[in-house]
Amino acid sequence: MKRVWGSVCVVLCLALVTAACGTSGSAGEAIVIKAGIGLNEDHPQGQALNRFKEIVEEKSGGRIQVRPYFSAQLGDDLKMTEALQAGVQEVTIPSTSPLVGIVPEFGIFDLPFVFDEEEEADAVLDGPLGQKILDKLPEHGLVGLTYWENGYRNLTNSRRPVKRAEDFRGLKIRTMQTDVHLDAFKALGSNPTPMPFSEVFTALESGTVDGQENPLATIVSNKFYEVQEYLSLTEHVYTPFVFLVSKSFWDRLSPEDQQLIREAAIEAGKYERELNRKANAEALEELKKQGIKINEVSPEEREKMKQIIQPVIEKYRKKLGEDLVKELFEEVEKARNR
Ligand code: KDG
Repeated sequence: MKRVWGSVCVVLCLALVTAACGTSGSAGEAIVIKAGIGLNEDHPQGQALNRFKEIVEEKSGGRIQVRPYFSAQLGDDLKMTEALQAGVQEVTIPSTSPLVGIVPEFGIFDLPFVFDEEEEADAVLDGPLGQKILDKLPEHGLVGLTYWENGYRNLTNSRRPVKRAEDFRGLKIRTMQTDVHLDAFKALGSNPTPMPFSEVFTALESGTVDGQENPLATIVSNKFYEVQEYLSLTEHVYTPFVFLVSKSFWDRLSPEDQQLIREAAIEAGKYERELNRKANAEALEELKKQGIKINEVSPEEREKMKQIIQPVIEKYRKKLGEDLVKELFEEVEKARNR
């Protein structure tokens, strides 16, 4: 019996020491944040992660250190998200799309043609609806601090120019791992293949898939133009990033350190949105220089795509929740009429 009480005391003392010193486990030792992303360091997201590091280390006087890892060095989005849930990594910033297996409601941001302007997306994501969905993360061992910007997605492929809705037919297109995109591209007559972002370049290079869709800054940063012949300016969906923190790490932080990290994520996120919009605006010039053939999509053809995809929107209105999808479109309307 004595031995049992002895080990209980040891555990209790350890818990008290950890609680007193925060997550480091011993007084004064630095708190280390391992932060992994799938995109490259030169991508706006990579530059903003470095900005997050600067802010946190400056504001904490070096007591909290951020170790950034780029280009999926720590694994793809889902592997890094699982690492946060297991408490072996502290931060990752994936697109919301691959998270639908954890929080299905993120799927509302996969619905095509929802946001006409980035500013509408900012208002909805930073408003009550965006927060309502972040609030569903803690029960899964994750804390969502804020949204960053991945941006409007455009199609690239190696087979043919895509200018009209019917041009999608028969194309093997890699999509993110979200059923909304699978159903949308099937409705357009293509053959979608979901896969992690870290596998896309090789799949394009080997011809496993004909094409993929991503914002222009990503197409440049990951040099997809080296293995793709055509770019179509479809801007068919706006994808957010979500700044995720491991809940087991977060809960061990003092309220002051939680506030410091939250404010740094929000400040770096504002910087990331600015950089991303600038990078997307400049990307077209770079892509022209790299020789990819660029196809505009007329408003009439975009309208045709919207009509073809409408049954998918209806299907997910039911699947994701009528009230949630109604709230999304109400929030968009509000932002549009500001
Ligand atoms: O880590 C990069 C991913 O977040 C990724 O989502 C980028 O848009 C992307 C994609 O196509 O997977």
